[in-house]
Amino acid sequence: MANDVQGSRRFDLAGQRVFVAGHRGMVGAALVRRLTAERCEVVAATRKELDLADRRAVGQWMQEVRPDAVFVAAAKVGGILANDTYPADFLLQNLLIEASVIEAAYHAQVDKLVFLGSSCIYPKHAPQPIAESALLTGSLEPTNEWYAIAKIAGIKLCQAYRRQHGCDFVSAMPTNLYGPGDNFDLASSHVIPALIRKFHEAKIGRSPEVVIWGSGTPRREFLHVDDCADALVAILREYSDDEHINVGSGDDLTIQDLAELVAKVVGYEGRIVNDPSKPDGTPRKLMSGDKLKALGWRPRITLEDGLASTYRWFVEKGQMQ
Ligand code: GFB
Repeated sequence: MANDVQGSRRFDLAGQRVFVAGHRGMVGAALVRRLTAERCEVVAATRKELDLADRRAVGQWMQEVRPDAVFVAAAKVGGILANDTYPADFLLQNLLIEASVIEAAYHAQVDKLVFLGSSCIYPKHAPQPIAESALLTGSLEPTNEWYAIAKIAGIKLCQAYRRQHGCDFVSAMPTNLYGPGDNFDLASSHVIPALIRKFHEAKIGRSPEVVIWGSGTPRREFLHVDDCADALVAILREYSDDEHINVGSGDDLTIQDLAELVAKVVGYEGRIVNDPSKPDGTPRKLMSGDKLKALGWRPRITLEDGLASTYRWFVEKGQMQ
């Protein structure tokens, strides 16, 4: 494969060996599901087989397996409280994982790598919708600056390998994701799985109220993880540029409106009460989807449909977590 990294180089997936780092996570699992529709071979390693934070082990594994393409979907992730409570873990684990995988991909001459970050890389008060060019133009949101700094370092590492070594390594920044395989633990989860669990348990226990964190006024953009995986495959194929690319749905809503929608989907009719002792985080983070749209990609799953299917998944499989 030619090594023309700038501009519109296409990566043909047919017959390629694709390594999904983090295949047991929500995004990695969605990528594996999505890639079954392609004529490619998917390779993965469990945590027991390979510690992705171990630079030497990852280097050795990559030399043996020799993938043609890599998705870096492995990360230590969590909701607002987990990020705020474990800053050292979020910074160090993410730095180690991304550095190990990206460096190993370079040494194993991987043709294409897609590194995944998050919309929290942008300044807390970035103009909305947030264009990719807003990166590093202002201060970060303090509850997740540790995770954000690690993800910004990953973007820079991909850019550095492009510049110094001509590698076709790109970065994709998904908005807040949800879907099957999410973490439903109330202390460490993101808002959607937390609300699904809270409203479901309140419905079953006939509780008169459900408490949601913060003021309810922050706005968030959500994307179903299957839409995200579809966009990431489009990016693997079509996108080859220094600058990272946003992956969002294009719509946002307040946490209060989200809570009312989840209550409706779950069938809970009690009161919703706010807990102002918990952090709100960034006031708004709606990303511009112009670059992704230019690739011809559009989301397919509406928030209400996505919440309904995720709730079904939770009732059938997720409650045991
Ligand atoms: O999803 P979430 O934890 O992450 O919270 P962030 C989003 C909003 O929902 C915040 C509110 O304003 C929360 O206060 N919220 C209301 C709740 N009730 C709850 C609840 O029961 N649980 C949770 N978790 N939130 C994360 C970052 O920020 O987003 C990460 O910390 C990452 O680094 C991720 O970028 C995508 O959107 O605030």
